[in-house]
Parts: sequence; structure tokens; C-alpha cells
Amino acid sequence: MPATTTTPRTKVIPKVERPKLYKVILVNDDFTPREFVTRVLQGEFKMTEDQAHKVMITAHKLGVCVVAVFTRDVAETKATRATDAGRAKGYPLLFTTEPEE
Ligand code: TYC
Repeated sequence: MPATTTTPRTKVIPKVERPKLYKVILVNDDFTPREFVTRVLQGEFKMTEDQAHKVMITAHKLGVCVVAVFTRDVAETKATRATDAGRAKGYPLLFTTEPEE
């Protein structure tokens, strides 16, 4: 047992911040086949065929579509992998990331 004890004079208030989130955005192009875009969305973003088709069609019609939101590392990794899947087939398919407001 210690001979003396000390009493803390300051109260520690833990500050826990949520990590900033990043959007993965699918960008339309005129060349990548629709079925291929849908398959990449299913594979990389764990979507059903129906969900993936809706996201693909939205990007096709509007130019872009938010696919999902992740922490920065995960968003960048998934966007890179999905873009690389298109590049491997010679398609200009593009996924970008951007921070949420
Ligand atoms: N516009 C492409 C086509 O008509 C399909 C497509 C959709 C490509 C969405 C990219 O992000 C995209 N074949």
C-alpha cells in the first residue's frame, strides 16, 4: 500500500469525434456497358442487382450518382478498386470520392 494518496484536481473529459465521412460517386461515360457497371457495383459495394441497376441508371441519366458513404480509407480503396475493374477491361469507368459537408 502507498504511504500517500493523491486526489486528481482536474476532471478529464474524453473528447471522441466521429470520423469524417466520404461519398463514393459514380460518374457516367458513353462507353462502359450498363451491365458491366451494374456488376462492378454489386461486387465492390455489396448491392443487389436491383440496387446496382438503380444506381447505374441514375448516373446514366443525371451524370453522377452517390453510391455509398464510408470513412476516407474505405471510400478511397473501394473507388480505386472499382475504377481499376473498368480499366482492366479498357473502359473509362470512373468512381471518385468527396467529403460529406
Ligand atoms: N452510359 C453508359 C452506356 O450507355 C452506361 C453507364 C452508366 C456508364 C453509368 C457509366 O457511371 C456509368 N453504355
